[in-house]
Amino acid sequence: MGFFDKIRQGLSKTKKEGAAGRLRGIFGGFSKAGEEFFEELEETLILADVGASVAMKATDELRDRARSEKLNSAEELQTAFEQILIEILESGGSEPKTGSPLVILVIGVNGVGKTTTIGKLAAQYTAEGKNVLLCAADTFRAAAADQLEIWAQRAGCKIIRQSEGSDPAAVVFDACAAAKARGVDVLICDTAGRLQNKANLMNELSKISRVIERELPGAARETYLVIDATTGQNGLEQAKQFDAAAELTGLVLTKLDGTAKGGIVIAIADAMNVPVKYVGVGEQTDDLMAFEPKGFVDALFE
Ligand SMILES: Nc1nc2c(ncn2[C@@H]2O[C@H](COP(=O)(O)OP(=O)(O)OP(=O)(O)O)[C@@H](O)[C@H]2O)c(=O)[nH]1
Ligand SMILES: [Mg+2]
Repeated sequence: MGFFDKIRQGLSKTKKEGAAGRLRGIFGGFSKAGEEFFEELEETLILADVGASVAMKATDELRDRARSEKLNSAEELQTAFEQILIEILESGGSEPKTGSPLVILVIGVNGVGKTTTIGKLAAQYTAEGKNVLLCAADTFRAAAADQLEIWAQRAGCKIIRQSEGSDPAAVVFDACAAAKARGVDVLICDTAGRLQNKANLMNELSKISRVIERELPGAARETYLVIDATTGQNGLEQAKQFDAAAELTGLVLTKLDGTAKGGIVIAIADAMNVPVKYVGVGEQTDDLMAFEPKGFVDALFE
């Protein structure tokens, strides 16, 4: 199955309700670039989880371009509109981090797919020939480290873990020491799921982040927030709170295979100024894809 086929499948799950179907419907049934058309477009974007403010911004932009560039046909308008969405998705930028090792801290609320994403990433990096180390800083349940260990075995990499209930920052400290000693290329830290409004748990993330900064000062740092694409607009609130606790450098949108909406990707990219790095499209090892704005927008319209 091709690159964005799985997303396309999800987005067009139900012909009438899916974001893709609705968008296609609007441009397909186009008669003229009047107020009715723009209103319908804005409404469709909101239903697709894009959020009211981005929906309005994107529609206003299309209205402006239609006027100034004299766009009249459905085709011209659709091309311009796709371009507008791509620009929003690219607004987070994506500069590659320099330094060594690469340290990826993975955070997010409960059950969004953090551990699974780490397993998939570990497999990708080991396949590239990188020396990967996983850190089980979710010490909340013993099963969490066991789950990560299974992914480590699958990927063929090592894992650092401690007993259940250990201080997560202490496990990260150990992992940083091991990374230094073993010349690791990529260290990926799993963390326990937490609600963004629990201050003590959010402080714990800040502490973990400081440990990495102190122990591996030359590292290329990435902090990925994992968001379940099926949660809709609450994802935006999560992004804001987690960013305050541990400066985000990237987003991973999981379960895009299970949503007929997917517009939350656009809402978060617009609001957060943080790039979407990966999308999860299933539970298997190879169900993680580097995010491509153009591919995503194509999937919305195809
Ligand atoms: N369909 C689908 N399922 C996914 C995806 N990513 C993760 N899952 C599933 O979501 C469930 C939770 O995944 P985990 O990786 O355990 O999530 P987590 O964020 O580590 O959970 P906690 O550690 O409990 O906070 C599992 O059943 C995964 O198989 C995805 O992209 N698509
Ligand atoms: Mg987990």
